[in-house]
Amino acid sequence: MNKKILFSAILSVLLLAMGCGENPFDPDGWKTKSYENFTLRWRVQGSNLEVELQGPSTGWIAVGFAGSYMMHDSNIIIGAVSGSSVSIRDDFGVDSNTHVSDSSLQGGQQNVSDKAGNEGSGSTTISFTTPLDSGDLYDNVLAAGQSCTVVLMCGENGNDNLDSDYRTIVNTSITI
Ligand SMILES: [Ca+2]
Ligand SMILES: [Ca+2]
Repeated sequence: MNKKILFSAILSVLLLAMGCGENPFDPDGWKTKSYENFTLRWRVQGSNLEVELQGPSTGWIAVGFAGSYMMHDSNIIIGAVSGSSVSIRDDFGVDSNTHVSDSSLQGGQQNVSDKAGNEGSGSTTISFTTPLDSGDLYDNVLAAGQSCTVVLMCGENGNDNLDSDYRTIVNTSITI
């Protein structure tokens, strides 16, 4: 392979990666996906997944991993910030439009730690850590390098009720 072809090949890979909205070049292992005014960052640390989500609402925001359509069968982590108070809950998408706390499902439990968040003008950011394999039926098993669907959602501005209807819901995919 001559240098010109090699350069083209590298450039193509870079453009492909950028085109997907994922940035694979963070030295600390963070990956980023920006999609429809949401920005999702994640990295694998040992047996855990560290996540930071920014969404376009001062109400609740949520990310769900490895579901099928919309919320269905997705391991959803939902959070809201009000002043210094941050509430983040480990949920599951029981159908395409409905998510409930894992704690309300038989055998389900909360598997989110390192909860933090803040609210800016028109947006909310939450961060948390969750096991790649919690053993909970309502948290889908993930692995580094795995391609996985994500659902991104938010509620109306100012609505921090985690059980209220979404204003926006989008599906995309990432590589863990
Ligand atoms: Ca759980
Ligand atoms: Ca869950």
